[in-house]
Amino acid sequence: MVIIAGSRRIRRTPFSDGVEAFGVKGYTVYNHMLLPTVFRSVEEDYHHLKSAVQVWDVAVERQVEIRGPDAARLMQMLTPRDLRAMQPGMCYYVPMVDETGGMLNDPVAVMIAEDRYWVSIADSDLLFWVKGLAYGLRLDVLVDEPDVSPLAIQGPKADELAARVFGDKVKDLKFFRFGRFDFMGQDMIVARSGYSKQGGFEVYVEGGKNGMPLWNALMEAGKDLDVHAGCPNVIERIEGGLLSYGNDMTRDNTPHEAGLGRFCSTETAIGCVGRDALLRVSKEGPVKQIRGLRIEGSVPPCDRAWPIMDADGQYQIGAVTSAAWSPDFETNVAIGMVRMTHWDPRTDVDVVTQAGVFPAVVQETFWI
Ligand code: THG
Repeated sequence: MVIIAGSRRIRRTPFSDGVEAFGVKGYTVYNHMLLPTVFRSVEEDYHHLKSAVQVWDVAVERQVEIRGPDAARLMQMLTPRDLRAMQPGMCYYVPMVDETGGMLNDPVAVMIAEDRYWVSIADSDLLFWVKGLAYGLRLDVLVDEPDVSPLAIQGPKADELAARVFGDKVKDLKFFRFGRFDFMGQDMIVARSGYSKQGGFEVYVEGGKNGMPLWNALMEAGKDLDVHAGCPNVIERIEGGLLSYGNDMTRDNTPHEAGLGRFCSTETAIGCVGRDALLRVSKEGPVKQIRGLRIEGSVPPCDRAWPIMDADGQYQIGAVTSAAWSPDFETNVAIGMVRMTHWDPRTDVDVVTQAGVFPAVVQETFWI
């Protein structure tokens, strides 16, 4: 891969100076912003994430703020997940769909107050869709991208590190709940969440100027915990079955195809724009769905969708969209969309990459 030329369109984050001081070796672009992909090597980063603690610049998880009397109504229009039980202090993982039931994003929704939400988005310009709905339907809401930048603390020692900076009370947070914690006289929203299966927190840093002071405090407080700068790790997230919007699913997929049916209650999600379309597919069930796959051999980087062929090489029955060598499971772990004729566990298939064809097996579950 060649180097990404910097420009104003590819936004830096409040933590970019810290990331660069730590020797970031690779970036991708996500929501028009820099997202680190590797510090030492993807494998070294992986082992460290699973044994210590890392601080991640995930400012690319931009917030779409929805504020005003119609905020709750607009939120329910966006998702087939039933939001009626959501309360301030809660976070929900919410598939968001268009009028055809196609996925537009898979954000974490953060309920700040009865009339105020942050939608912490994956990589698509959801702001325009939300603004369009609000304007077109003359809803009484303000929709904008606030100056909020998430910083994640992930890994088995995340509780210890977070407690040193925010106090012991932060350890009492339950999964997908948030609270307000003081940092140097500043109230910060801290949630127990994050894009890894190792556990940890996300701090929603309000005001770019507050970014580096928090980054530096975490690095200082975590010295004896061997804290590193880190980033979402492709190996660990595939092992955990954490999906990547734009890679593993797109607007061409329903949440059910993406295996996110458990986050949908389409029947009771009254007002959801895609409800009629999804009611039909949720009754019949999808004909293809996300699966974990084990691929044998020395596969190249997964920078494109790899066709999955049936074992005779006759028909395409799906596509692999994420893959990486897993040192812990000693196999290539992968995520792909597989047709129902071949989605049963232990089905043998072939994966066609840019470097040749590799045998693969459909998995019962993901790895962690
Ligand atoms: N945190 C925040 N914003 C985000 C992400 C995040 N925006 C972009 C991206 N990640 C959105 N995608 C996901 C995908 C998975 C999860 C969160 C966001 C996730 N899933 C858990 C799982 O599948 O095991 C738990 C979901 C649940 O049980 O509710 O955490 O990471 N702020």
